[in-house]
Amino acid sequence: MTFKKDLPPEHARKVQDHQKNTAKGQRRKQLAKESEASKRFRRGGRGRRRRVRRKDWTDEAFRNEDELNHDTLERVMSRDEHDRRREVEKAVLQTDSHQRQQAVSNATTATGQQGLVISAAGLKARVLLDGAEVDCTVRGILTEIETGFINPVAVGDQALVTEDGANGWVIEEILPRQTILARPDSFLAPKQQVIAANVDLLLIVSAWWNPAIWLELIDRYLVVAQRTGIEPIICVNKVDLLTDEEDYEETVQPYLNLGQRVLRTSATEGVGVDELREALRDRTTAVVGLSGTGKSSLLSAVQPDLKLRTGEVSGINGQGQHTTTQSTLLKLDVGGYVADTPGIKEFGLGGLTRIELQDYFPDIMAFASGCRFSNCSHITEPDCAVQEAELAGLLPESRAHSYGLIWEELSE
Ligand SMILES: Nc1nc2c(ncn2[C@@H]2O[C@H](COP(=O)(O)OP(=O)(O)OP(=O)(O)O)[C@@H](O)[C@H]2O)c(=O)[nH]1
Ligand SMILES: [Mg+2]
Ligand SMILES: [Zn+2]
Repeated sequence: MTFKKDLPPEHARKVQDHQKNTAKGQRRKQLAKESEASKRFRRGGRGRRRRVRRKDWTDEAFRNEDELNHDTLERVMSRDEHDRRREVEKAVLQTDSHQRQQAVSNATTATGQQGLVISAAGLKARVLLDGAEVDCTVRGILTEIETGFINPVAVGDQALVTEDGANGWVIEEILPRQTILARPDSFLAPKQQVIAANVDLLLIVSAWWNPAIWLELIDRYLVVAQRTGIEPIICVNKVDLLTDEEDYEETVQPYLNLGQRVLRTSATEGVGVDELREALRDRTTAVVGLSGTGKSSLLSAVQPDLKLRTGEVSGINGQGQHTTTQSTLLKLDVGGYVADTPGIKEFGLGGLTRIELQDYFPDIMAFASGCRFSNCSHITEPDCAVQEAELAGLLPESRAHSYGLIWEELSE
């Protein structure tokens, strides 16, 4: 579209901006129409601060999308039971790293060779021992009482193993973990299931499109990373599907402002793959993100012989199909390990309270001192500097949106 030459420059710029926004809006509308399901994945937009309860996370569509994820946090229970469970969660998740270090150095009750667990399912595990892989059974005594978790062994665990005298191997003990990525168990919540142990990098993979980038999930993972002490890197994949460069810049800017590293990749076009490989070098990385975002494809691009299975994103709802169903720790040629996890959308928020939540949103905290009430939740209070900052465009809407949604689902 062209402009009349006689329009004042300021006016012309406004018209241009408007057209650009309209075009952007139309494109979004069109894409959203193509996929009903994509509504759930859209970036936080105007008209946010909807009161969305946990049910929104666990409706039928989502359940299909993460088959292990059940609506456990909505359970009705007595206040005492609720409090007790919260204490258990806290104790499990918030052991400080010094205590863990101490525990590691004290942990020599069993004898055996030390190996790294590279896959685990129930009471069976595969352990890397002096460069060789051995299949182990887990001694029955490694129950949740010892480990604090319902699965006794997880990928990334350091295990003490012995020979069972019949050509087999037995895991006698799991050494205390440096970091824990866990989520409430599907059936036994709030008891936790360990997804991976001793991970020091969280690669948060989001597709730019198909499925559309979902900032709330990224924000949740950033909270998880801070709580667990695991360094996060955001990886925006499928940038080959990117049509609006400005849209991308606007989307990632809030994260860059937080000092957060953001990688821009296309597994299919090989974009950003070298940088990703370097980021993974000598680290133990858990790759997280929704199903279908390209986690396995990216790892295969980093190292083709990893031979991971990848799956089609279904055209009907734009969601992946959980091609990767079990965590496996894979050794990288450049050094380090990666755990390609199944698409898990929630973990690591157990025991978090509303008041603590803002500690994990430094961009929100930056304004909080200006609020009228010192215990302001920044949700409904008057004279809230955070809400004002958001209205003034100083705080990204999507970040405030994520904060509001998580706040809503925390009980106190
Ligand atoms: N256009 C495009 N498609 C991609 C890209 N990366 C992956 N895909 C496609 O997206 C689909 C899903 O990829 P996967 O690697 O299986 O996704 P995943 O995240 O491992 O999915 P789960 O294992 O289900 O959690 C496959 O059809 C890939 O070919 C990319 O950068 N661009
Ligand atoms: Mg996969
Ligand atoms: Zn406030």
